[in-house]
Amino acid sequence: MTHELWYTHPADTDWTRALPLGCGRLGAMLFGNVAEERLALNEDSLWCGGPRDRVNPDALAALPEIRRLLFAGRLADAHALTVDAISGIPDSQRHYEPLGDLLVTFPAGELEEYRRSLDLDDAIAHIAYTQGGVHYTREVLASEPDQAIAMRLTADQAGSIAFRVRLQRGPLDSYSSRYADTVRPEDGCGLVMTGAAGGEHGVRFAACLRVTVDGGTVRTLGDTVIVEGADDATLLLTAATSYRESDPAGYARSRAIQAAERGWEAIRADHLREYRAYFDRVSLTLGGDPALDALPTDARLACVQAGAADPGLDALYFHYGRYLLIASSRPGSLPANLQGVWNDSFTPSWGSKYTVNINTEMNYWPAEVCNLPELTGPLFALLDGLRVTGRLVAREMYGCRGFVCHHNTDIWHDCCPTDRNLSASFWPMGAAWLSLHLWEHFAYTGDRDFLAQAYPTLREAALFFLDFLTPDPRGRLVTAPTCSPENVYVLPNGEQGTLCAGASMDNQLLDMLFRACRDAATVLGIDDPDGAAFEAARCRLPQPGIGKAGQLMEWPDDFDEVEPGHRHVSHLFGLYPGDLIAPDTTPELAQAARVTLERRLAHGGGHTGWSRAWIINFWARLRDAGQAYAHLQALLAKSTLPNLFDDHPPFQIDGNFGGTAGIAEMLLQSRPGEVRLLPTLPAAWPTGSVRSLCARGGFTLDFAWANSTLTTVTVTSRLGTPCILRHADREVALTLAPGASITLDGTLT
Ligand code: FUC
Repeated sequence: MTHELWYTHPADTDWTRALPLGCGRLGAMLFGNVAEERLALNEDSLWCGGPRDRVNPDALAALPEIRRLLFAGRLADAHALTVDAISGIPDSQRHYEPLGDLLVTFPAGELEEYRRSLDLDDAIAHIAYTQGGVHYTREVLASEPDQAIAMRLTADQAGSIAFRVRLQRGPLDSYSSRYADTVRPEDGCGLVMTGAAGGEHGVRFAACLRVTVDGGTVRTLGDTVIVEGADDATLLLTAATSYRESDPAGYARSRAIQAAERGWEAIRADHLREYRAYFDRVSLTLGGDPALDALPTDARLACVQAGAADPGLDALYFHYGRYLLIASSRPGSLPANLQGVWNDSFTPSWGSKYTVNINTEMNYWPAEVCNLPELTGPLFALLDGLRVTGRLVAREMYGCRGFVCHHNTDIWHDCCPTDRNLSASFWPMGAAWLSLHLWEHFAYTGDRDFLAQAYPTLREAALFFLDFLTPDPRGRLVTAPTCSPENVYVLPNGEQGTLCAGASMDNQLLDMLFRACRDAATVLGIDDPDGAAFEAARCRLPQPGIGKAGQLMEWPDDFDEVEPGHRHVSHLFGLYPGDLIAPDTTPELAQAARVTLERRLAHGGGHTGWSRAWIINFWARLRDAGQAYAHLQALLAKSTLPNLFDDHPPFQIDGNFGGTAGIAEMLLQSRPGEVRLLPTLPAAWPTGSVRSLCARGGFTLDFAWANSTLTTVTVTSRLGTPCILRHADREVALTLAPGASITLDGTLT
């Protein structure tokens, strides 16, 4: 079965209809326009401005006073002092920018038929149309092996290909080379565009285009490449910045020359081999309606918006999430940012940065379960960088050992508070949450060498809190100042607060982080000198509390929220992705989590794409299939753009990844020593099959179901660790040799 997004019309000027291609470092949005084709280009390290030291020198001295004010309930004073004394200087981080546009102009003419598609199995976009009796095709791909974006143009009649190409950078509706320093012709068949983004130590960049043809001619005229009378043509686009290369133009030029010498067929073949090695690992079918399967993607999305259930679209959305992760996060690239690697704005929302109070973490939720563990590499490289800069921030701003990162970072690993935003900026838990992904990676892969390398980061993230935690008036150890991202509470006297001491989410994160350190040290046989202190601190953390409405408390006291339907549901971290709350191990907390969700939703919660995606995962863990499916439907109906990108609004990629993880979580859940099949199977998916999803403990699972009942499962163990396999009310204890598999029927026998 092929997996594709397809359309009967070009995207025209609508970026939310264009189709994304990417190889981690390079990204492109293909519009598929017949006369004025546009490839909107990105390079992952083209950010505005260089590294900065934004440490606020007054933070350390102000910290005791901020804490005193918070514990005395003098919120306004604590807020005022924090904003001035703890904000980074200057107050914002660097942001991501587009590389530019490749604009290809074709002769105008009457169209007879048109089709545009993105084939997820091959990571190739196709445009096909007939004009003046000639059938034309365009194939476009982003090649990791060649580090190039390649477009192949063919026609069924010799000599029919003619076009003009330019490279531009800037808004297309005005004089648009203004953000490039130079655009120069090269060798009669290409262009080089260079420039710099953002001030004195800004990022220098270069994009290089080369055009090759069979038959016909190619020449440059000014900054335009002109092709006439060709049988076929190949456009190759390469790029680099000074973030990685001292000579970006030299690098881009040599990659383009190399790619041109190798030619389209070799580029395409190597691309398929490299890409399919990731994408082919997993398969999923969820049944479906052939009538819906036959519709163009935007039309079937419209059916879901009108209330239809479309299991085929659910499965496509899952595969698209895997595709997008492979396309935006490859070994050696930067991690997927708020827009993956696809941004068309010079002032993108939230800078298209790394927001680490939910968004960046959500981007990587599908990686392990979807059998793409290597794609976490860019995230872990980011963490390595945060460890270096975050150490300085920990020491100079808070007088603490270890490293700290607040709610946001950029490619320079900026760990200081950013944006002077009381409800978000002063949350010191970013490094803690990201570090837990190291432990998750080990939980899935059992890779001890990885854990040995990761352990120093894990413990250093925890070490910060040994020094930062402070006793509250009840003797508990709490984070302060902090917030519960990005919510606001009301005191009984009506005063509103954002900063607090010991937000529920922080306590849950720290409980997991200290346990991860303890368990990692045990696995590695390390007697950590701080191990006892980690455990002692963990025991003094506030425990989850249940409030007057039966909800899980978000703050240390049972405050009301200003916005009860707030998009963040941070205090359910322990339910998902954390492991503190589950219906079978902590039924009372699970019930409180349910009440929390119901309250949020009763007040309009889930209104952003990523919030809705998180809610799917919460319901999946609570094993409420009806709710999980209703919110998957809502994610598609209310927060998905015609190109199936997640809509915050605007486009933000986290919801795609959270939604993909949510679908996996409905089908398979695991914790060390336990794998649960079909825990949250919705009625809309009575029949289906899965190949090679992963579970904690080093298992891969192939399984199928019919009439909403498991029919067969094959468990493969990479590590030989024991596990209990559960389905419905049945369970079986398995101990397989490393590399061994067992196939069971639907009764687990
Ligand atoms: C957090 C969220 C916003 C948005 C931004 C990038 O601040 O609260 O909704 O996703 O990150």
